[in-house]
Amino acid sequence: MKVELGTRSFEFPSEDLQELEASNNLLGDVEALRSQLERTGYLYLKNFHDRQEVLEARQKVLEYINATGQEKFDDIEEGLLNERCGLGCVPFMEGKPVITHSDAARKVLEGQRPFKFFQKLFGQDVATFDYKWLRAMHKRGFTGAHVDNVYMSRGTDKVLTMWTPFSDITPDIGTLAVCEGSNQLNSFDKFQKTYGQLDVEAAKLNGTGWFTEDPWEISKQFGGVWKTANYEAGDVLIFTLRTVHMSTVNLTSIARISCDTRWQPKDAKRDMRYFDCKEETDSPQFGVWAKDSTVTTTHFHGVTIEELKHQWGM
Ligand SMILES: O=C(O)CCC(=O)C(=O)O
Repeated sequence: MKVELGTRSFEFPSEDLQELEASNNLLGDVEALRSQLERTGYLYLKNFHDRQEVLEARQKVLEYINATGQEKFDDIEEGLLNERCGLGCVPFMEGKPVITHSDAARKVLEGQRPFKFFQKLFGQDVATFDYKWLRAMHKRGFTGAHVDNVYMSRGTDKVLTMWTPFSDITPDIGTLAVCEGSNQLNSFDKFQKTYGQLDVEAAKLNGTGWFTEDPWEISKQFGGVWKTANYEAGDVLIFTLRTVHMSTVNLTSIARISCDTRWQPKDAKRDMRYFDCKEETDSPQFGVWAKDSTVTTTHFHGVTIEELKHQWGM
């Protein structure tokens, strides 16, 4: 299958873009799960959620998108957006409790399964961020390479992200890819001590917070191997705050629906930008830029990632 990872085209699977290794065989051994997470930076778990519940949540999201005006779908069951649908066509759903906290979404995203799993993994009670990064990615949309630490470093460094696709998603529709080992390899030391420590809001970063849209700028400079998967509804990818990740480009007209939820030990310090969402509102209350709704990244007279890379000697 021909896929695009950011600005590069690859065959999947191939040496440049390999398949994620599932860790279901380790589920009975928490120490083995922890060391796999520590070594590779991720845990890929097949059939983690109930497939039917995931598909019901997807249905709810499709209906929500459709209800936000204009004819958006050629085929709503298939999630097929019409050809004219590009950036701005699908509503921004990150941190919008009206849809992220709908019963169908919550059943999956805050159900017993993730709570029990993370309790076992952390070995203590856990909390999940109220703010949820629910998105529908349109044709040609993708996410650039970054670590989550640049957006959420004000609480504990133990936060883990769980990426949940809301349907079967092949890499030509837009899947999450990780750079394996980027969280711990010595060759990433400089990257992690510079970009990895950045707080994009405090730095007034002018831009997305992504390090690059080119996966090779990471792997050729610092090492690691890019991996992704043919995900099925129910699967999840869990990764650390320091794991470099990005998404493949959506080459189709199918809306790629997925959600990132974040998990941490309950008593550990919290990044309060992402807790205490107001249930009754449909406007984003929290998130990196939510304190002043008039501020967009382009209004900052701040620094760009290119300027920072120059300062870091990259
Ligand atoms: O789903 C995506 O495209 C990217 C998710 C992600 O990288 C994130 O929220 O940190």
